[in-house]
Amino acid sequence: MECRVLSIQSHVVRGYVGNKSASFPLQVLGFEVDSINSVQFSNHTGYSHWKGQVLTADELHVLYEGIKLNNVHHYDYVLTGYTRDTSFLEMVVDIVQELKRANPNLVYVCDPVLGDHGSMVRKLLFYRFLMRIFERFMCVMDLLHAMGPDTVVITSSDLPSRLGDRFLVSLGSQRHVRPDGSRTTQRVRIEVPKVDAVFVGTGDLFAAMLLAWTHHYPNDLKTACEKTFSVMHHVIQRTISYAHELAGPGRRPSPPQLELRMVQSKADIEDPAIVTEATVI
Ligand code: PLP
Ligand code: PXL
Repeated sequence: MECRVLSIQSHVVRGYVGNKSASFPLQVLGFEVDSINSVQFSNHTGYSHWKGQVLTADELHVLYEGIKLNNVHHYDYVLTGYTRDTSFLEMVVDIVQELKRANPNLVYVCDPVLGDHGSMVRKLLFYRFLMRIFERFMCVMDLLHAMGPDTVVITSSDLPSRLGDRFLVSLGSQRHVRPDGSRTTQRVRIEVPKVDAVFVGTGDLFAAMLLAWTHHYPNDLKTACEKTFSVMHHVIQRTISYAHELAGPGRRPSPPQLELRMVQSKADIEDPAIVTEATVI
């Protein structure tokens, strides 16, 4: 059955962040992707220069109205990423709510972009604060479930890895309702090798892959996480090898040299060899 995603994210002319990072891998995996470009920039903001245009909340509304007038506003997923502007985000909320009324099974995949240094800093401090109080990520995931989402993934925690300090620990939690109405929660833990470089667009790719693999394995967060993290591993390894090749020995690759090797990773996206096993906890 056809599965349609509305992806509201950045577009960049050069490189892979936002919709450029999410669309191709989702399409390769068979999803129909309708994209609204929340900005159109020359390149991501980690370069020395960037230029471009920003979509306003009103302009977002106009695009959505067009879709609605044609009665094609039927989506299985909405995916959003980095958003600078509160009024834009409020419009996204209105649209998600309306789409959810049209399809009660719609899933909203939200990347909260906690890595941002600007507008999201308060949110980051909020989560750090919570983690200090509860001292256990399980409680934080329960708290996030209580706010609404059935699936929560913390892509990088500061928990010590059993495999040593070259690994970081990621955690996932998924709530299910049993046929008798009672609830159960599956939790997984996954150890991810650290890579010494700053990638951009990896969070966007991660959210897209989590959408895809939780769609294919709706009751199996372990497999969905293994596939997602394995795609990330292959794309990142291909990217870092190529970046070092371009930069030359002993030199740190630049932002353009570190653009994700997305097209080259097509086969790994379609059928990732599992490189990291998740543990059910
Ligand atoms: N900082 C800025 C300015 C961003 O635009 C983003 C985008 O998501 C991030 C940090 C976080 O990046 P990521 O989600 O790839 O870790
Ligand atoms: O998610 C990364 C991202 C998205 N959109 C724009 C960005 C970045 C990261 O720098 O610059 C415009």
